[in-house]
Amino acid sequence: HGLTTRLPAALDNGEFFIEYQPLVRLDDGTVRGAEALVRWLHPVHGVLGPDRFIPLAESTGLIVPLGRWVLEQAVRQARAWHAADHPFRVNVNLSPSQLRHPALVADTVAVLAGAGLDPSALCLEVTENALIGADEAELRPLRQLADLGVDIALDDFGTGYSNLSYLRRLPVSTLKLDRSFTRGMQCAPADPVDVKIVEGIVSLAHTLDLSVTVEGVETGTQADHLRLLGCDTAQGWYYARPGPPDRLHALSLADA
Ligand code: G
Ligand code: G
Ligand code: MN
Ligand code: NA
Repeated sequence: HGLTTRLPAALDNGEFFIEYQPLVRLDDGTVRGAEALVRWLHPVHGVLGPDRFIPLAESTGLIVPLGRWVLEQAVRQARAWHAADHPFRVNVNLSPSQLRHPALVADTVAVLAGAGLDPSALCLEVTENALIGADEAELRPLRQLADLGVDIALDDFGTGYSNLSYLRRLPVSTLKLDRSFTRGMQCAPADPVDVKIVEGIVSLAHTLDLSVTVEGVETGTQADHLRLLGCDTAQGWYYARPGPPDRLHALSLADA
């Protein structure tokens, strides 16, 4: 695969960049933070999304240095927001090999300390499927990060096969509800089965003291339904597409 062989050089050549997609509080519409989403500005193919190269980076091991680079950039960006009086939180995706890497905790702590960012301003997103079947030893690094104050979010929640009682054992503080549930909120009235499912998840999450973020919100109708169902935070094209980091300042001023 041509893309695979070029990946290591691309990291050295500075061909990756990050877009940020805002996360908005459903109760008052203010910006809570943003998810860092990596892109590759390929010299021939133009901008490539993560779906085109994250799986390759994962299978070749480049995901570890690439992921560390993303973390470093995102944490520095959060520090810059804070310095400009915007206390946004930044979300960074962790792939399965990063989760298993022995230096995850030390690297993350070093990156936070290097930027002078409080751990509570960082949220690490791990997919439900990456944690299914993980035993206590495999969860220890995440638990250590959670104990340091880093927020851990379960990404694409509802698409995996984890049983719900398993949630109690995970060091997570946020569920990121998969886009597929948001789709059922498009009509008025909303899809009654999806409403029941979201109600159930929100009630379970809040019982376990977890916050609920919904993904893929594209319309005001969806946002209204999800707010009434008690979801805490939303992300999606209705608020903003992924974009440059400075745009968050303007969005948050527009709220005020
Ligand atoms: O950017 P886009 O909206 O196309 O995101 C597609 C997928 O790529 C998402 O599921 C997201 O979790 C993943 N992704 C984006 N950036 C990163 C990253 O820095 N690391 C990892 N592991 N996955 C990412
Ligand atoms: O980590 P995750 O897989 O959730 O990454 C978010 C992905 O969802 C990215 O590919 C992003 O571009 C995409 N996305 C973000 N907001 C929306 C939206 O409102 N609608 C759709 N269809 N996709 C979205
Ligand atoms: Mn994510
Ligand atoms: Na996701």
